Amino acid sequence: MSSDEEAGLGFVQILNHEGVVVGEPDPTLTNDLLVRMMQDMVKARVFDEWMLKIHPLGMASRYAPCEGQEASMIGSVYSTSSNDWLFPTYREYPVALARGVPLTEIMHRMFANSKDPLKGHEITLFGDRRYRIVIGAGGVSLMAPVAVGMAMASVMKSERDVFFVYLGDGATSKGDFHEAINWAGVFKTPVVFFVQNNQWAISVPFSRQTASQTIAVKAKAYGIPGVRVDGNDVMAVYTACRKAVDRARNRQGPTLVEAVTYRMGPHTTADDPTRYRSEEEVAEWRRRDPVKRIRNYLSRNGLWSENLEKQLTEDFKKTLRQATEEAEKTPPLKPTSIFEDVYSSLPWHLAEEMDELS
Ligand SMILES: Cc1ncc(C[n+]2csc(CCOP(=O)(O)OP(=O)(O)O)c2C)c(N)n1
Ligand SMILES: [Mg+2]
Repeated sequence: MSSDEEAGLGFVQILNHEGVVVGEPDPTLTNDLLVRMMQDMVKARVFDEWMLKIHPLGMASRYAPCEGQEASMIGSVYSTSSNDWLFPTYREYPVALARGVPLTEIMHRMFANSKDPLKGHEITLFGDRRYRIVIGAGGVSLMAPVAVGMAMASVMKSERDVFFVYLGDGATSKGDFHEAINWAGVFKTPVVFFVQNNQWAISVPFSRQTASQTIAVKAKAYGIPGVRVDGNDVMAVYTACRKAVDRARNRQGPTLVEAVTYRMGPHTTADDPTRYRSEEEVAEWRRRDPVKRIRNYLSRNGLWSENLEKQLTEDFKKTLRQATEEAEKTPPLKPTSIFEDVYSSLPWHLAEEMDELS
């Protein structure tokens, strides 16, 4: 590692834009694993297109697209083991899919119907204890201190789980991020802070987010390693996260990983990015497409083909359509469910409101 890389000022790449290996991939990165990651990246993109298509039809509530961030999302989740706890934001549906959450469960959630286990609460987020995915709170970075607390509890219980927190560039400006990372550094808690720097926090560009040169460099102030990787390079993301996860599991403490990437689509289905960023900027990042890069590498090595991708896409679209139809025909939540699962016993003024609504 160069001194810049060590200081969190580098830009670690393993697969360059032409799909040529220029760095040292983690030894566990086999061809088989790469192909599985590619499959999940393609699925992420198809899922994204599907959600953006059905949303205007009134079929699903608000959706936060992931196009452009597939390598960051899939590379990171593959670095964890199924026992590790994930703390995704509203954007990481591909992470849940890669963890094995069935599409039907995700669609019930998107439709907020009567089979949505979270009963319409925090609608853009997903969580389920069975998959060790902790549902977030609407406020960005709020889950970082929660993850540190859970990590401390798990150390006290002599468990070996790792707590993997997803954050955006914007979330690093919140106090919770700094409190969490400071505490994690002091107590060497098994946490990975994974920041996808997708250049924008809604309409706020990275240049207005911080005066720091990078996000990874902030790690130095907390006495922990910080590494900045090409977030559109699935090999680099996996390799850096794998190292961070191993460090955490071996009780060597937390790591801050910054994945430099780009949100190709709108912030959410309620946003119009043409109002704050240029077409040239978007076109520039389109050239760095993370899916195209790994596709090139795999195809050149005889591990992937156009036909394979076409078949995968068609099959996955079929599953998507079935899951959507199932969610659509499931009855809606009853209106009074809004009063459930917030208080253990309903305060009198809410009880009155519920009676009135009933
Ligand atoms: C504490 C807090 N402030 C403001 C918001 C409104 N908000 C929702 S998403 C978002 C942008 C977050 O940007 P970033 O952390 O970069 O994540 P990205 O959406 O780019 O993935 C903001 C400001 C919020 N949810 N929470
Ligand atoms: Mg962002």
